Amino acid sequence: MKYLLFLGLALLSFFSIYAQRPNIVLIVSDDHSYQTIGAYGGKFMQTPNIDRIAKEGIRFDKAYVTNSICGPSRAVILTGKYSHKNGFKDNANSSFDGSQNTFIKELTKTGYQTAWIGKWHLQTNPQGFTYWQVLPGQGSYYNPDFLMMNGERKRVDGYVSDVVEDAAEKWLSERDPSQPFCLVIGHKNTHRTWMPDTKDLRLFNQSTFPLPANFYDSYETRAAAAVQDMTIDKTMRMGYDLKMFGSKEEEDKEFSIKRMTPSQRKAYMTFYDSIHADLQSKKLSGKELVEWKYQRYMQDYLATAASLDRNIGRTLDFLDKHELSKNTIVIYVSDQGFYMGEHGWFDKRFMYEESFRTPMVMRYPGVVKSGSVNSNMVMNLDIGPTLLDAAGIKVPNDMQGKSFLPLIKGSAKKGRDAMYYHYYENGEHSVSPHFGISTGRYKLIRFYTRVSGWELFDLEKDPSEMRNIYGQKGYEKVKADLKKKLAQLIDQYEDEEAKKILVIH
Ligand code: SGN
Ligand code: CA
Repeated sequence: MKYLLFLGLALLSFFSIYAQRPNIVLIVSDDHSYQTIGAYGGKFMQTPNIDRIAKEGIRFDKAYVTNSICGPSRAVILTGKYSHKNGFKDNANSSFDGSQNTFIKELTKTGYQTAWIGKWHLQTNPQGFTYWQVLPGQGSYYNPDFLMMNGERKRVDGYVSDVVEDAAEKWLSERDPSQPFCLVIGHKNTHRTWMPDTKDLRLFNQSTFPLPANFYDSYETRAAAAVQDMTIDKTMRMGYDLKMFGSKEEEDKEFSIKRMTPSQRKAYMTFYDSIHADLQSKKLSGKELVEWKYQRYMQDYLATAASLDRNIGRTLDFLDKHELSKNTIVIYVSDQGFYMGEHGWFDKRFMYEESFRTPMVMRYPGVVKSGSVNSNMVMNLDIGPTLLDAAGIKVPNDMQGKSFLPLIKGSAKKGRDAMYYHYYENGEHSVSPHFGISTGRYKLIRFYTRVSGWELFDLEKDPSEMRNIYGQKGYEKVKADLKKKLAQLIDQYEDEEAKKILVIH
């Protein structure tokens, strides 16, 4: 009898823990910069919904990525492993091995209903989810196609962030409410070519934005920065990126425009044609033209961010309306940061702050105090382990990330003292592959292909990373300590390729 009572109590507590398992909504955007988010002090625009997550939860001020580019970042989030371990090193030559373990598979195994809806960009079809519906490749801003679980390719009319959110809400409505869920919403916004929703075209049309102080960077002391191909001046295209088409034929060649409905295209091109006419009358050149391009870039980028933020608001409202907010963790994170004209750039890839760092906010009622700010060094590598930790599931030993819940709860005082980074792609935008380490105070980078050499930055004295002080007098000890720590991390994470390069130099 006693024994039965004990068993009954054990089962009861087992089920009550299970019943309390939190739901998870992980929202992953594309190329969204912390500089343009209100919660991060951005003055360019308002982002009330992302700010709401921060206000009701926590803002991470030192959230970073291990490899600043789309596919690799998502693979790192899924696996909790660096690119050299999960195999998806770059967008150009990798395809995700879906048979490997992911935090999603661990959740699915224990009864979570799991879904990925929206941008995915991992070449192979998702595995281990109870549902998925993803954009093929980069996806389209207008009337996007979706790859469906049954092998179908389905076009859905509308603007991409709206239709991704619609699909996410549909899945939430139709799920089995007796089981916890983990939903990943993958947004395409704010990716190149920054095509706003027709209703957002004029949001920032009249705004003028200040140029970043280092917009006219001459890249002295930084060889890799000097040979990149990602400037607003030279790389950003008038037609393709800024919608200033030379002719109807040129406009017709744009696949993204061709797929619009006649009414979408009319509203869209009426707007850009009038800007084009104005531009032609101005006959700009040199700095005036570059600065004009910067303004148009900002205006379009921010307009795509407005739709992103609005749809994040829809997710939060949905959770409220269905009384799910209290028991649902919401994380908003970008796949990496982005240059808003700093160093004269758009795009990402470099280990410099604007692309290395990413916005990340999280709401976790009952665990995270409203309005918290965290300044531990956390990485996208840690998201999977954190979510498993929250769900009460043991983090598999081979996941390299660490749960940041103890840091938030205050049960662990000390996080990492340095972060390891490794970028591989050697193609579009001509960014030299590199790896490196940041301690928050100092950053040491090793470029090893295309350009070879070391860079060292004192982030306190030079937060914009304009002066490479590698080899300078007075920094001998800093350099030696950083190299030692770098070698340790390369060892710890078992990055054999970097290890070889380190030995040679
Ligand atoms: C595309 C873009 C690049 C961008 C990469 C990676 N060119 O190739 O500008 O750096 O994606 O972006 S485009 O002409 O296709 O717009 S990522 O977000 O997928 O990593
Ligand atoms: Ca991206």
